[in-house]
Amino acid sequence: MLSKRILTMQDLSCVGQCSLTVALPVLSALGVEACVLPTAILSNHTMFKKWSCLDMTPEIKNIMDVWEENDFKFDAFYLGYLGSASLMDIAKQCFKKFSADGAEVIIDPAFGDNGKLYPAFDENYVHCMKDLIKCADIILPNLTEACFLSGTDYEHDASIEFTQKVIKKLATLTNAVIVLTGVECNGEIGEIIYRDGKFSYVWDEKLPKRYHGTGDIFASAFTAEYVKSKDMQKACFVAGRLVGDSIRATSPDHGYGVNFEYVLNNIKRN
Ligand code: PXL
Repeated sequence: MLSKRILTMQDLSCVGQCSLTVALPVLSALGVEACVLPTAILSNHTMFKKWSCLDMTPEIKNIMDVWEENDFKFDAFYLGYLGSASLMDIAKQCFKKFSADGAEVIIDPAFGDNGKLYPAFDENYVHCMKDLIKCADIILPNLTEACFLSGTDYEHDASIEFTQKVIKKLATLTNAVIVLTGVECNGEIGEIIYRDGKFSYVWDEKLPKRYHGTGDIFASAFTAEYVKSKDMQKACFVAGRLVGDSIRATSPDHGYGVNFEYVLNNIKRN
């Protein structure tokens, strides 16, 4: 049986579970073939007080040349934290050169949370991301990223009406389906999906704490489940459950990420 071949483009943080150290195990455990384009190599994620970062752009050019000669094609592209804005042009070239028939582009903008940009990013990164999401079939922003992309002031404890307004503004920038993640409402947490002008919702139990790296677990699991089933509601449900179960398996919060390994180890395969 052939599994779907996904190319994921994001950084490799050597310490602190996020980006590739999450994407690889989650994609594999959920039954898709994971290929990687590491966009940057960091000593650790940028929520620790210090980090180093090597931009992989020069080597990525070499990698892409060889891939072209080998005629590689991918069934889907999944992008997360890239590291620098110049990598977005490279991503666009990848979509052009390496798409198998019907390949979809799934982008987690992965540049901010809690109303703020991550430390390595600035307005130019947001500006370039606005352009990149035009190439996407599905985007997975949180409310912070949706606000930056749509030019809306972020609101803490935002209402569903405010969140829907932001989504509609964002939809003027891209034809992609918008899956807004980490939405909190009536003691639950979930996603708002905006597709063909209509909203739908996936809710699950909200846990008392938020942990670093959970956005990457969600995006990875969503991507794997979506490319297999093409069922977006199911993909949200499976991804949300993996995040919730990983948080339940983690205590206390130590900044290194959540214990998704425990959950993957016990996952029921379909
Ligand atoms: O989880 C998103 C992420 C990915 N990669 C790096 C990060 C972060 C969030 O802080 O710093 C390097």
